[in-house]
Amino acid sequence: MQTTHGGGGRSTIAALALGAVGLLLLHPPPAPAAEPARRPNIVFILFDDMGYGQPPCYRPGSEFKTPHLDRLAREGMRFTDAHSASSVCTPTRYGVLTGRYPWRIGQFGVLTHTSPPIIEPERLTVASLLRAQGYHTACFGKWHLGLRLKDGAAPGAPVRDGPLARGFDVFYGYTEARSIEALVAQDQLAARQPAVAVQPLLAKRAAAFIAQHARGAGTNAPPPFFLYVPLSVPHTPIVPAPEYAGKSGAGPYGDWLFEGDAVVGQIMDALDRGRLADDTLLLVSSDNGAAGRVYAPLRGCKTSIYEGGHREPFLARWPGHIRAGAVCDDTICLNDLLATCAELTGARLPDNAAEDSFSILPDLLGTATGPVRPATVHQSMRGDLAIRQGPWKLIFLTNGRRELYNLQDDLSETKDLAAAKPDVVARLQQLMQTYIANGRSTPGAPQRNAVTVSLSGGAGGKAGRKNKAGKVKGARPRPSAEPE
Ligand SMILES: [Ca+2]
Repeated sequence: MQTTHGGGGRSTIAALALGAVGLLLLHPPPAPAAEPARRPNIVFILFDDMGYGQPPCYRPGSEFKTPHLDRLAREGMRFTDAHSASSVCTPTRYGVLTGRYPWRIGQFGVLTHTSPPIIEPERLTVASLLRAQGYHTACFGKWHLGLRLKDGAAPGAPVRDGPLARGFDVFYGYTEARSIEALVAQDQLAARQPAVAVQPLLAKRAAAFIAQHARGAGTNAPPPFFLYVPLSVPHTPIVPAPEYAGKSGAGPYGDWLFEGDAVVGQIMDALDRGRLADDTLLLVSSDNGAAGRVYAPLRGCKTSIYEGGHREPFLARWPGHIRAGAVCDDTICLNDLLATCAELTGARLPDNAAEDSFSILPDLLGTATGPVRPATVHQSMRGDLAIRQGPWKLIFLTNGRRELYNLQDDLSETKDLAAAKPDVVARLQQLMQTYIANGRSTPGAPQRNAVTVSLSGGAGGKAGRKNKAGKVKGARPRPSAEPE
């Protein structure tokens, strides 16, 4: 078992590249490895704006009720240092599905209902990798990665270049939170639904998808499945269904979060009913910090470069493989899903994919002997970047300033040590520049970023992020009215 950064497939590629047989590595498709793979079902549930300080399993005494997340923490592994790639929706989701930092494509802001797709058509995604490995792939929920849909289109209108063109066999959901009523079924705009009805409907579909696989489990070779469930909870609109209204004791927002937790419960129940729980890796996290809610000791919240913006709850359960009640303090990133899925299924990652994704399987299995990631990059909505290595976090603010924090001593990021520790600043800045120049942070052949990325800053947050033509690409390309 690989116990340091990088999965088996990634490490193999790196070793081959070092052996100067790069011709083989130009654009190989994902291919099954020789070793028989463990092929669990994979379920990834992504909350929308759930903060690190919200589930009681992360903050004892929390005013919110998330009994199913708390149960997952007891039955699986709770990560304390997991990060979304970004502190807002769209860029985080790009990282989740592609394993590549969204700043490499200049994506700092969020998309609107009719924004075009931002995942490149040929790019490997978690879904397309798993589909190539024989998985049945489905997404029920909030896409928010763009697709082709005419503004004002009526039900029945075609939807192109959406989830079905990025590796999913099944999609039922909506493009972004403000359009939650405008459901898309596969590649068509479906009949509108009242906002309050949407999350229950999607949860039911997700459970039915699992049940369908459970019924097929008696066949000779049932396909494993990948189920991606991006919830709209607790993002606005806050629309708890009647059965959850008034049940949390924490107001409508708390009820809405309680409903999201109940969806996790419904998926766990569906796995139990189908006798699939033992064969399923279940992962739950959130795409960014809570909106406008700061939870000590973390500084900041959604949209921020500080920890409250991107440090997320992250729970993992796989009975018989992940030790129940385990706590992992390793630094991981939601980008790591792709390399983890590759290692789980024995797939080899091509060089032009998953450039910033490290398999966390050693953490999950308890075999890691060191950090799975050499360093991790964060980004804020306005375009700040930060690089984290061990206890150190160096922030590159868009105004050109640098801030350095030691998170081991100062998790709340109160003491800027940039002036006191120039050696650490220089080392981390050099590493960040290497990550930019190489187009990747994983081992492998250098790749090209889609935009020019500079750490110079110095012009109100926009100067550092330019597109290929040198034209200023705003720190919030394709923004909507409010952050997601
Ligand atoms: Ca979000």
